Amino acid sequence: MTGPIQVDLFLDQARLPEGWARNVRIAVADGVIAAITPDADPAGSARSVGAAIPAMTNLHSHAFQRAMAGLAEQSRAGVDDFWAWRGAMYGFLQRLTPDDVEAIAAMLQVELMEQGYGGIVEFHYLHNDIDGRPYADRAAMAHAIRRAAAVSGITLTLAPVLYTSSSFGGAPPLDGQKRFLMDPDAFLDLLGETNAEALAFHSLRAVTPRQIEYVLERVSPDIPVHIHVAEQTGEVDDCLTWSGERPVEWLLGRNLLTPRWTLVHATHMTDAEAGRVARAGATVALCPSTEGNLGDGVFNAAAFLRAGGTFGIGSDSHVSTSPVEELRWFEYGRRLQARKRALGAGGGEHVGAWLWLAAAASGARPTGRATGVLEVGAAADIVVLDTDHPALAGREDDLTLDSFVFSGQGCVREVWTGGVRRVENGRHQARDGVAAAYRKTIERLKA
Ligand code: NGQ
Ligand code: ZN
Repeated sequence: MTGPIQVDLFLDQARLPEGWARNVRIAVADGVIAAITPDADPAGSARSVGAAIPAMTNLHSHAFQRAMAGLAEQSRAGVDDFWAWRGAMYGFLQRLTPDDVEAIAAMLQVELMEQGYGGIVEFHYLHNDIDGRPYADRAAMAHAIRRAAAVSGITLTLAPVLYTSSSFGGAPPLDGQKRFLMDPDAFLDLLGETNAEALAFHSLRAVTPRQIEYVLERVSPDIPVHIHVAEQTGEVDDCLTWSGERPVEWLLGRNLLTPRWTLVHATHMTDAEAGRVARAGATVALCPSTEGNLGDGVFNAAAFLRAGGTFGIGSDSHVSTSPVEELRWFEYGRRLQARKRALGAGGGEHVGAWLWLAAAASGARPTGRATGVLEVGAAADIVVLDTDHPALAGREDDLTLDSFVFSGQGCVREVWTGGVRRVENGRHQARDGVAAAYRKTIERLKA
């Protein structure tokens, strides 16, 4: 049963699952699409001018890292790599308080929404106080993230992270990791206290097989599970040394991977691994701008897509806050490798439209919420593109999406989450207050 109609949207054009429709009336009740009527009458509705598409889910975020984007870009030829960046990131986070994290996360979410994201999975591992001890309220940092989402209106999937060790097989944690550590029982309590929509194991480096088993035996069998895996070749090598298997192979070998799992990055997969992950129904969270920034490698898309694999996109370290930038990097990485053009799914589809719609639909699945597609029963999380924008002028239907994805910038006019308009004329309604608080935090961190 849905409640009374909360709002009736009227859209000149909307991308429904079956294709584009005109003069579309969307009735929203309790934040959910209750009815969709093409060729309707606008009378009495909230009219949006432009082309409506499903909002994008940002499938992988460490919000605090937004405030260090750009601070680790001085060349140190031959010396700088992923692990050096990680050291800088550990240094940066040591001073952050829950108020800082709230301010940074709110600013990030506002920026993300202005570019077409409507939801976010926060892979949250910054649990402890500056000295490494738990906060009096163990969930203090998680609450800070939730407060930010209440301000921005982004749909938050909180995925608290279990983190106990520095490398495979339970190696003792490094000093720089002390703010992440929590034992499995405390972690299970945290999941309950924060009403977490998902959970995460940081990586096979950071938890033991026994801990994975222990946690999974004690949570609901439906809760989505996220894990970083096979992002760097160093991680693959260490896993081989530890277990004789590659990280994705190890997960597959324990029969862990099911549709509830999201593998973050999964950069270094053999063709066989990619095929098996696809067939297991796990989702891959690609974070192409971060993977490029950190020099991770290029995802094995050919084998994964050939086997029917599904992916979403995330902005991870937030060097980029734009969903189209993630989609472009993904497609262009493939083109550069293949020396071919317009790859997509290879079935004659419009590649920009395919990228957006596939990532929006599949990227929403690991949140456990119905969204990412404009259909009855899905959350009313909607982006309205500015069809007056020069990049979209004269474009129709899927060509609008192709032009947005490959050549648009600043094309997002409105963003609605749960049937509430949060972005209007390209600007988030909470931007001013959020930006002022963010600047204060940045100044304090610089001092
Ligand atoms: C993270 N980020 O947890 O923020 C990681 C770095 C690690 C990325 N992998 C730390 N992009 O993997 O140990
Ligand atoms: Zn990550």
